Amino acid sequence: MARLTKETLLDWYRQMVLIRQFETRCDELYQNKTITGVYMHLYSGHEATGVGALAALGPEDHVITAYRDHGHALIRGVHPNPIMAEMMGKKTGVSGGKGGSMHIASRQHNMWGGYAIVGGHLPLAAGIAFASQYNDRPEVTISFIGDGASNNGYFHEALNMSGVWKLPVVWIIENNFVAMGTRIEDSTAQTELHNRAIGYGIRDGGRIDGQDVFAVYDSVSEAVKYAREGNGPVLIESITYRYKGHGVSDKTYDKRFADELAEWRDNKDPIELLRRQLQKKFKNIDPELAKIDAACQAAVDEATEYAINSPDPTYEDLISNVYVEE
Ligand SMILES: Cc1ncc(C[n+]2csc(CCOP(=O)(O)OP(=O)(O)O)c2C)c(N)n1
Repeated sequence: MARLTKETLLDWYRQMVLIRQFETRCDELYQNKTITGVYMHLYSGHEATGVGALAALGPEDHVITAYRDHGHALIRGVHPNPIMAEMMGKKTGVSGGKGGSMHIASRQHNMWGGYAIVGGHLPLAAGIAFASQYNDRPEVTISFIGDGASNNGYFHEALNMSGVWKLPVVWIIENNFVAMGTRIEDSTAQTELHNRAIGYGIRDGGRIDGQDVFAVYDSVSEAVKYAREGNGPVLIESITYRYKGHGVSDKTYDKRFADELAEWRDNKDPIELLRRQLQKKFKNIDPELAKIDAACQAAVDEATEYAINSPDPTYEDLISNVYVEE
């Protein structure tokens, strides 16, 4: 914390608050049917892992993730307006309204999505990292992975090849202990997921406190440096917790996990932890934090208006980029 400027610290706070407020609004919009569809997976609770990890990258680096993707896109600097428009399936959305919540991508930000098939993006991450290596570009790819996804065959294939080819990729497992409704101990014999690095001959970046943005930043920065210097991949396990059910259709999560949820919310909330650290470090920081909170709320209001007032895709839009004519 001592090495970081006040400006950086406040920007990390802003990013975390923006994600929380954006997703709280998405949840409301889903409940009143402004956002539709069967799926929407919120990132709330994980903010420090995303913000700390992506602060270790530059704009030339690459990010890929699964369907809990709105937070990563916001951190990468994708504007909230086209993200919200995508949530509502509008023409102005990042994917022209054809992807929805699980497909938030932006080529301009090297934010490669947003994938619905569990683990399916891991070979893509290896491919992106391979392209950087093959073209002699000093870029690093961060791939976020769910704990459940680490039991999928794609995980094995991608981590193995990344080890064989010493690809510049940092694999970050966001371990929130649950895959849909299945607890990790019911699906996984080796519950210390970072230990799997040994099996692939890659660097074990350890298990980190994913609620502490500084711990995440330090570990991921070290891993990014190692990968960028051509030493190969690193596997990190970040311990975190999701505040909502697997997706919006999981209505009983709050009740099933009530005690554990309360414990994390009350004692380990990543935004509260950062707020307290900022209050300790800087005198009278509260008005500045309140200003940031209000600015994030205004950005979310603007994104909501923008998306609601955006047109739906036309029929021509919907059938474009589906088939390529020779
Ligand atoms: C190949 C495949 N199998 C099953 C599913 C259904 N499914 C969606 S999410 C999920 C659980 C994934 O959990 P985890 O990787 O821990 O990620 P989290 O949701 O906790 O972020 C499952 C089984 C799917 N989308 N793709």
